[in-house]
Amino acid sequence: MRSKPESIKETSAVTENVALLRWIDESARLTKPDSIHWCDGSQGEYDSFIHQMLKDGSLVELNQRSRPNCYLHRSHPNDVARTENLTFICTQEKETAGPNNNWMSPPAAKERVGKLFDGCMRGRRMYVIPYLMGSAGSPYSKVGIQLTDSLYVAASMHIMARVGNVALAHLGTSEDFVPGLHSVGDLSPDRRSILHFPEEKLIWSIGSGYGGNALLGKKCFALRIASYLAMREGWMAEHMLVIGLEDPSGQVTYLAGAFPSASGKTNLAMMVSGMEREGYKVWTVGDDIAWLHIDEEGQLRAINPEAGFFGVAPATSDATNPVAMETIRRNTIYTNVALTPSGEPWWEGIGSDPPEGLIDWKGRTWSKFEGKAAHPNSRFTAPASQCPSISPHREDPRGVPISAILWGSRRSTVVPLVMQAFDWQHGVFLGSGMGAETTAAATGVVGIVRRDPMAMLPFCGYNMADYFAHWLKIGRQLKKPPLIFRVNWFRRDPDGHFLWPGYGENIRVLKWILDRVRGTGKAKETALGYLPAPGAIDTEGLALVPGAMEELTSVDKAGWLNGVKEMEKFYNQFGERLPGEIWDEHRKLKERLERL
Ligand code: OXD
Ligand code: MN
Repeated sequence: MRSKPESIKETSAVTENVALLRWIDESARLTKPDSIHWCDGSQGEYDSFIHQMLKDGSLVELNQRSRPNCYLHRSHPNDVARTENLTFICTQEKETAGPNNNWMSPPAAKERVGKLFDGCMRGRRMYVIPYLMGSAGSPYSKVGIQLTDSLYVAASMHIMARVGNVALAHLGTSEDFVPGLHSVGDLSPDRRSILHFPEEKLIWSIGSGYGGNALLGKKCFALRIASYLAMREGWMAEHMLVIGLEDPSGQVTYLAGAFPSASGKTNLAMMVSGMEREGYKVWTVGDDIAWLHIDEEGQLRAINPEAGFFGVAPATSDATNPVAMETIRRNTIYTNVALTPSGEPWWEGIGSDPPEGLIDWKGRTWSKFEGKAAHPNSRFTAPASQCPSISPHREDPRGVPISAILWGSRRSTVVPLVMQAFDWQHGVFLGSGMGAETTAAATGVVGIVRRDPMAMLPFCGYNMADYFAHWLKIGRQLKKPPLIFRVNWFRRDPDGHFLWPGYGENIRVLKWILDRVRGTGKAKETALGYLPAPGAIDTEGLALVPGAMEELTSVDKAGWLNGVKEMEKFYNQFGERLPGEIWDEHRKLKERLERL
């Protein structure tokens, strides 16, 4: 066996994995930290990180009586969301990354960004974070190693992934890990880059401490790198929640749902069912990412690779998501929320008026003339284990069997409350053409409609034409493919009021989906797919405006024909590479609409 590299010898390295030690050595030589700390993932270590951050001012202690172990972090004001324009897929061929990604060649990227990493950790400590995505002992779990100079990132990784020896034990002497080098650099967007090298399973991120840019296990590994690996290896890495829907007989049916960032995945994943008394209950498996595999029987199964929730705070309240409110009552790091004089976190839509003396997310006394007190993309980071609705099967090594897949996004017009695809191919087409209104989770204009296929536009680590082909191929391998549905809780009337109450009442839509899975739900066949037959969704007790259900379950011919044009523009970017099946479905939809 070869010996450990020189610079690692003085650190308390806890592994003999030579490939890992070499890479850390190389990274340390490049970034030149003053010292190296190996994370063991223990509670004592987490507590010491918190203690250090309280001392250096990067955390503020919240009211420890009402919020034990809860802290507030205020980020640099220009580092508050994912920066898609600074995110790159670096593959040998530009075509492998596709028109859906920013691209740099690996040598050019390393040359350009290597200069930024050179010496960037001088005067700082490097934290080595071995982490496991997925539960210990699952054949689907994968190991990442993140190097970072940010304590906030190291502490957040403790919550979001399984950190320390559990990951090193899973890895053993294997070279099968995803290395991720991260530095906050000088936090300037001019020197910020989030680079992915899927062909060598490598991540480089510099210049941001923000979750999606800096907690490398999440978007960088579990979606961008993993989606590429999944395409090569025959599985799927998706931007999906996973829930178990329990019926009155106690049987649980699992659904996976892809919704763009900040479009209600956490609320749906933790939904307190409006039909709980009738025996319908939602169990949370995951709220953001699913890794899906085909088992020996040809059944699609999902694991949640994450260990925590990195949720959007604004609009989370006892009315919209009481389970999240309970989950974030302890052991939670809040980022960029406002602070009340009694040391409580506060945000717009929390369900109480802003108190006198509120401090805004930048740390200044807030006045109502100065805009929002909490940043619209302010977040909470909390362990999944303390979520009251957490599924007892969340850590099952084989994952849970998926019976239905949902596509959902914010669309104030055009898209019905729910519709079912005719079959897998049609469902893949509906996902591939999904339009979504943009949100504050990424920098840029909020509320414009863009194509966000399968909610993966910012996260697909390769050419989306190949990604659609991969989805089609997976369908052909499944014995009984999950049914696919498009849902939209966000339809509004011309005055801007929501037509559907949403939140816990979405259970009524999920119940129709469950009925369809079981072959009992009533539907009408339309140009778009199967829409609920009149009365098939129970609306008793809801204060809907007259005509709302008709509006929510009808086909907007002009709106969809416009959508068809938008899809065509989007698909054209992929040229010959776009699978013929997608064009076939596109043509068939257009013809069905024109016949109306
Ligand atoms: C997230 C996102 O943070 O999608 O989950 O941006
Ligand atoms: Mn997300």
